[in-house]
Amino acid sequence: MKFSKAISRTPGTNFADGLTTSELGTPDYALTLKQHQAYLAGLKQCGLEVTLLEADLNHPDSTFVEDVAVLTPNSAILTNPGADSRKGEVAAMQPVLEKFYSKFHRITAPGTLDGGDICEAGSHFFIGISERTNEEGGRQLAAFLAEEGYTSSFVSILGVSGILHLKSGIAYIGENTLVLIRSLADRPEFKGYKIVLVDETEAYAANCVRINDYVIMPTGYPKLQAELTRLGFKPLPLDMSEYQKMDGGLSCLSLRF
Ligand code: CIR
Repeated sequence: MKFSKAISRTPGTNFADGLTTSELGTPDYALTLKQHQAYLAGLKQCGLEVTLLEADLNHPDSTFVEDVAVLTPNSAILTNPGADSRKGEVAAMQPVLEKFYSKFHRITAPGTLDGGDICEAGSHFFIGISERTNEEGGRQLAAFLAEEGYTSSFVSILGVSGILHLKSGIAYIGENTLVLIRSLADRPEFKGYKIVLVDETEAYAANCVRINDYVIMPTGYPKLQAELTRLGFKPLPLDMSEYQKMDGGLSCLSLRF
């Protein structure tokens, strides 16, 4: 939960050509950019030094940088994204990560894995098995994490409606606390954690991120914001409306390390 740096990528003018299942309409590019700038300001407020990458017009979803790597303090694990249109995003991220990491692992076919499916909870990682991350990809990641001294377990979200990735429905915010949507709340995997249950009307807000003293979360979810405050966390709301239209959450707009 202690981070000093982040990597983010400016959304391209063809952002609206990316993958989406949501029926919230087409994102407005000017507003998308404005929200991205506010997001970067939020990361800086949390104390992060941000490396901002140029838009990559070959990959309309490439602003969702979280999906192409899983980072631990000692190593960077490059993923093999589950969507064909996103596989090329990894090569563009590798040289950026080489400035910060010397040890690399790589998820390879037939394994697929999106960073959005990976939830770090202290020394344990939950690995979501989804339409994007398959068991082979999960097993490869689990082996790399074990080498780095971390435990991990699988959480299947196949058949859970309304979430693209595991982290669309769960966040670990420190203090042994998980933020969870209702449909994941009863899973035995999460026994032993303190649970902050997200109201069904606020499910999108489950994708929040603890960064140093703050929990960044999307704007417009007053119940979760009030509950986090009541529990002693410091929520920092950021407007994500245009990213939500492309199935994106706030965690996916950066890699933090
Ligand atoms: C996609 O479908 O891949 C993008 N439109 C959204 C990815 C969101 N990433 C994330 O939640 N980690």
